[in-house]
Amino acid sequence: MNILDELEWRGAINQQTDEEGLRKLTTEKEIALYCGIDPSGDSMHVGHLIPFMILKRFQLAGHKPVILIGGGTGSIGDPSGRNSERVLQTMDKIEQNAEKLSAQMRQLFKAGSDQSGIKLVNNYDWLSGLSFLDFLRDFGKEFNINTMLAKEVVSSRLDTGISFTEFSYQIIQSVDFLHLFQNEDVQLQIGGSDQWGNITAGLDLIRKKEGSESKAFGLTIPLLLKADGTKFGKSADGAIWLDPEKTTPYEFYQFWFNQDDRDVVKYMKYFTFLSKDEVEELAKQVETEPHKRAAQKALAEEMTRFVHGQDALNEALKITQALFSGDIQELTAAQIASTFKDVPSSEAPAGEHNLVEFLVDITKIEPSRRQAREDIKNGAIRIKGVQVKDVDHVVTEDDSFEGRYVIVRKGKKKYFLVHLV
Ligand code: 485
Repeated sequence: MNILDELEWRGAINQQTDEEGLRKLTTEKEIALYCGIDPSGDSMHVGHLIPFMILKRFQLAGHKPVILIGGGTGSIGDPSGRNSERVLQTMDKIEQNAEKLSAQMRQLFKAGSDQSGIKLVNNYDWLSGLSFLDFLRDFGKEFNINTMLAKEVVSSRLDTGISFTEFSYQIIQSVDFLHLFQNEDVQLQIGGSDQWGNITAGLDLIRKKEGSESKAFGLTIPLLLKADGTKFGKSADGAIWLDPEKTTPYEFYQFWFNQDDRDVVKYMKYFTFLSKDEVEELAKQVETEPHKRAAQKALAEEMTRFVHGQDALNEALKITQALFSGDIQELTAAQIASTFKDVPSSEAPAGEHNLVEFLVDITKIEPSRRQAREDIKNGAIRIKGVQVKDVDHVVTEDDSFEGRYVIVRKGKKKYFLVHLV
């Protein structure tokens, strides 16, 4: 199967500059292709992953992917898909972010500068040395202002205004494509649908500089929309990051596990390396036994393993299982801290506490001593996952996780964390 057939089956193609030409080229030979990302933040989020998973698919089909980190373009800021001017970031910050993104890419794709994995480049290396006069003489001269103005990115900003800096962005991304075409034999650029204007600008530049018969192509990937109309990749508290410090592997796992039945098959196609047969089998199970959530489980496992590795996946599964069964005793203090970081919490001095006072005064999980005693007697209160029915119970270090945290549960679901200090 040609790689383009696979991408089509996965629903991953939005626009192509020359479908027939690219199909012919990718059937005849192994090509080099690239996708760029600007270091405007210090981590990718799940939305960024899609084009890079597609690079990986090209690699699995024998082609040669290049990941471009935009240390140069990031210092300008892409106006695509935005309706207001960006605030410039300091060069130091951009360099730090570029370092972090590169590390993330290397880990995900085993990318290095050698040819074994995916190749990683930074456009700061060739853009930073370009003088203003050379830029205008060698490249600016090839760009027609009317064509630039007609691009959606620019035309949509003419009312509110766009600086010369952001207006010029499409030229520097085009310089990248030309540079990679000349130096790395890159013949294809891919990106999200908002990158269409930049990609086609680059193709125009290549044709002007290298001749109208130059074999270079562009392909964009559709924007992901959820069945309920909300934006993909956002949880209630913001983006789902790949950095485990920002989104723990457990939260990451839960994000995928909680996807809607209406979205899960689409996401398996888009994101995972599961085969067509495997996806179709799981799709059948979504139809016949949706309550088992087999597809969500497969999606969550594939993605957590791909991004965080097998050990982190095991840990996420362990926490998931512990919370599901209520058996949290075996979790470590560190796991408790990350799992329960969003439940209501308070601090209490280490030492012994009468349970009733603990529930009323420290956690405020009970409104009164009378209510606290009643709930304890009824078996509604659990400490460290264990039901406590004795109203005279004293909370000691034994009830805590490594002397640091006490987890109280009231009823089926209501958790409370006490940090012992
Ligand atoms: O030569 C290039 C230099 C920079 C870029 C691409 C090629 C980055 C690009 N201009 C950009 O802004 N990309 C976005 C980013 O960096 O966050 C997003 C796109 C999205 C998808 C993703 O990068 O908005 O559609 O392509 C990987």
